[in-house]
Amino acid sequence: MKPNLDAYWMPFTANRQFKKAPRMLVRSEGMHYWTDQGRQVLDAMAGLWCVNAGHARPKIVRAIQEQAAELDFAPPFQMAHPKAFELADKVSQLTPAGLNKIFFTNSGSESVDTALKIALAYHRARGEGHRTRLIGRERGYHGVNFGGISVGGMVANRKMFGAMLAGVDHIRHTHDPARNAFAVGQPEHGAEFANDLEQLCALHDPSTIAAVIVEPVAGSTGVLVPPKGYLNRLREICDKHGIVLIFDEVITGFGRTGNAFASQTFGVTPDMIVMAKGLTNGCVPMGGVAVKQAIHDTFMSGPEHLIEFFHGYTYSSHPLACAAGLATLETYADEGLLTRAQQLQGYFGEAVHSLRDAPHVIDIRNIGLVGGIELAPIAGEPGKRAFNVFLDCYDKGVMIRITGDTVALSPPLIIEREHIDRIVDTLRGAIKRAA
Ligand code: PXG
Repeated sequence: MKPNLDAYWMPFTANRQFKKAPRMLVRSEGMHYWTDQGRQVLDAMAGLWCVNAGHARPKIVRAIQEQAAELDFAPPFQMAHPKAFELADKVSQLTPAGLNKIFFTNSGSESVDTALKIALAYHRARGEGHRTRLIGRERGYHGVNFGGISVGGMVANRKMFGAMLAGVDHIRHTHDPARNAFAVGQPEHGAEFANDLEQLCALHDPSTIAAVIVEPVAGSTGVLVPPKGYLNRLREICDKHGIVLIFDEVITGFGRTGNAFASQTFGVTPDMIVMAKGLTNGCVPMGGVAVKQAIHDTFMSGPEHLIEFFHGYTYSSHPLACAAGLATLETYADEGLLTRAQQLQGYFGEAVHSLRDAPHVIDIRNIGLVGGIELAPIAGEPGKRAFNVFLDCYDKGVMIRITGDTVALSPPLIIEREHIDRIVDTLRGAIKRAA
């Protein structure tokens, strides 16, 4: 039976276009989706940057089924269940040394706002309550809650929503096609963009700044890979001025760049890591924040019977999410998925960069198993060319993602070479037809 499409207001979707020609997925397994028309579609996006182990993985499916029957819900405030501790322990073994306290949420957006609140409360708890400013970056995406859009830098996600948080400032993004177009991996030029943070310190005085948040690789805004030395420079400036550095690894976490976290790939350790998506392979909503021991410990003073941090969600560490998370991390470990991108990134990178000669391709960016192919916009119709490419690829059985006029690829980490070939060949055809 066909559902009535009327009532559902779809998120981040061209609702009217969709409802005229719905793209409905009804089943998934491994690298593929199946549509309601029975067509097989190759998933070049890991769902939405989250299904890193591929679809319907048996261990994860079983864990969720069994958990639902055994313990459906346990209140997370003043009560707990064992899997919450087990999962936090397992996650803390994957995060960089020192980031060993894990706070659970239900999404990337909640994790971002949680990290910002931890930063503010941490400074206040140690007598630096004057540090109230939060610094984000142009073209940053940190989810859609008020904290996240305040520090975020995607104009369309901000402009409708008023003044947002007060006292937020932004550094410039690092996208510099004039110097870095078609860079393979990390671009050579642009470490100096990090010096914007020094400028903001000079403008506001560093003693007013609580935290800086950036995505190590900006995903939603079109795959912006950090220039060599850029993240190290940010780290240095934060250290110099006592500013908390937060990496938003919602997309880069769990193997996307060839290590559990991009912090490890780039050799720069922040004070907090924001995660979600791949934490449960996208199967049950869950997010988290990994926090440096010293930040956490600052909260652990005062009478022991009192709550130390007034924050949390009804569904923080939900049993189904914890079960899914544990089975996901086991699947990653069993199959070596968190480092698999290291073996495949050469082949994947070459394949993606082979699109360089396709019409209207103006830049290609890649790192690990992420690729961004930027197309020249159709005059007066920004986003249209990429949207046409997206529809064409879907029609030919490949699901990609677009943002503006950039095509993003972020396939499940179980991908094989023949899938990469198929994705790139399909994309080449679609780009030609969209010319
Ligand atoms: N931070 C980052 C870096 C993200 O990529 C979020 C936070 C928010 O996560 P939740 O779970 O609240 O959605 C994200 C989410 C896209 C796209 O097409 C990416 C996201 C969401 C929707 C679309 O690039 N990432």
